[in-house]
Amino acid sequence: MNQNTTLRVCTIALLVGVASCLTMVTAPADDVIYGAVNIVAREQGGQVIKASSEIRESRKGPVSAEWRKENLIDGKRVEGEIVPANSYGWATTTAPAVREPAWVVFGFAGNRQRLIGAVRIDPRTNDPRVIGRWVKNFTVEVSVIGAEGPWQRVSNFECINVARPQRFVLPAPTPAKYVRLLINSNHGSNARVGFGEFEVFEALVGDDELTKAIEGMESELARLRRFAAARAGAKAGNIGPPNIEDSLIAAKNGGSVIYTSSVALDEDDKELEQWGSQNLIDGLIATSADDPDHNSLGWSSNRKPTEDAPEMIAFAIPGEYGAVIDSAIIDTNTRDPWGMMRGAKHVELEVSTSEVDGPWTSLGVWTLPMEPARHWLQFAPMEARYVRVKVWSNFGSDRYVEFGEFGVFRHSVDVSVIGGIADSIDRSLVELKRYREGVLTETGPGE
Ligand SMILES: [Ca+2]
Ligand SMILES: [Ca+2]
Repeated sequence: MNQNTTLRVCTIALLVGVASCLTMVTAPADDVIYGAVNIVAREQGGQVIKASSEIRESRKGPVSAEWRKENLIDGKRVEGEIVPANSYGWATTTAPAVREPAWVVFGFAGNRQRLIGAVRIDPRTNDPRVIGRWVKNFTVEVSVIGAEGPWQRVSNFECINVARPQRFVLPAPTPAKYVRLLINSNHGSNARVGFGEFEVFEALVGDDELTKAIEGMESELARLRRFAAARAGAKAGNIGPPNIEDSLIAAKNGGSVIYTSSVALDEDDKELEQWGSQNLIDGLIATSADDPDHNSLGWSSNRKPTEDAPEMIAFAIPGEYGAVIDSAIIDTNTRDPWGMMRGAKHVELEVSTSEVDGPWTSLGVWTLPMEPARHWLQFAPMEARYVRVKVWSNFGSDRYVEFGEFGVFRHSVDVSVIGGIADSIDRSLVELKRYREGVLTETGPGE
């Protein structure tokens, strides 16, 4: 395979993965909750768009009000002796046959698309049950295009000849703008077919399903990003480390420190401000103590980090949804005259996409050399709102751990087609999360 073919095959494989996650939104019926509201009801804005036939007052006369198709969604029912005036149900002029089924087309308020999960038929009309005119076998079809179709068959059902509403669950939540019922048979009459009321209920896929779908998409997206990054890296050759001024959490870029486990204390047990963690994002690199122009000192803990109690500093990336990051810089230069025993040795980076206090996802653990230097840490692109540095150990001091500057970056720009696709999936993911959090609602502006 040449490189292009390889790329195409990989792209298809990855997109199939993403697509399979997207279809997870269509959950198995067990995980679906059905809406309580009949969304095709006239009082909900539902419509009966057309029907194969309706009984007329005379052969060429007007449609009989008692049997018009609109009666199917008027909420009126024949119940025993109670027969609503002018609303007996809907009935056709001939008996249905498989080759020539009777049919009715329904639409929702504003001709909007809905995700439907179940329908209910009340067979009762002013015709008595025993004469066999009530609906028996029928097919549910949907169209997401128009009231003329094209129609997609959903399932066949059978309505039994008893005087009560009967519910039919669709095999899977189904998007529909229009619903067509094809009625293939009644219970024996050769005169007509009819029924009293038709209802449609939304499929409300549980939040858990949405969360599962989002998580699935996130892991597929991470795969896609790694692939894109590898490609971009191969293309650009060895690209150098980012500039500390471009750090997304630099104070001058809107970043901030939100948590620090400890700061070195003076004799009066007061925190030494000059060793505070804000020094980690001030853009200044510490120089040695005897440098007359020395500036920012760096951060120093007040404890030796241990495996049971690592030292930690957490940072916030500006913006409501954070950013995608793929590398970090940790500069271990500080202005500590006591030397390198206090330097950070094992550091772990973590990100949180949701809250200030996690949950945290680890990006990896790095072992830094003793000699103070700038270190470029690279990892697979990750979405992050908060970044946490955990320092697990130093080089021997039993009092402090220190480093001087920290930054995170989106460094490898995805110029490839695949990178662009990943970005658009990323945007969709953000929309999905906003939907889950209730920021996006079903009704758009102006409706
Ligand atoms: Ca009715
Ligand atoms: Ca600094």
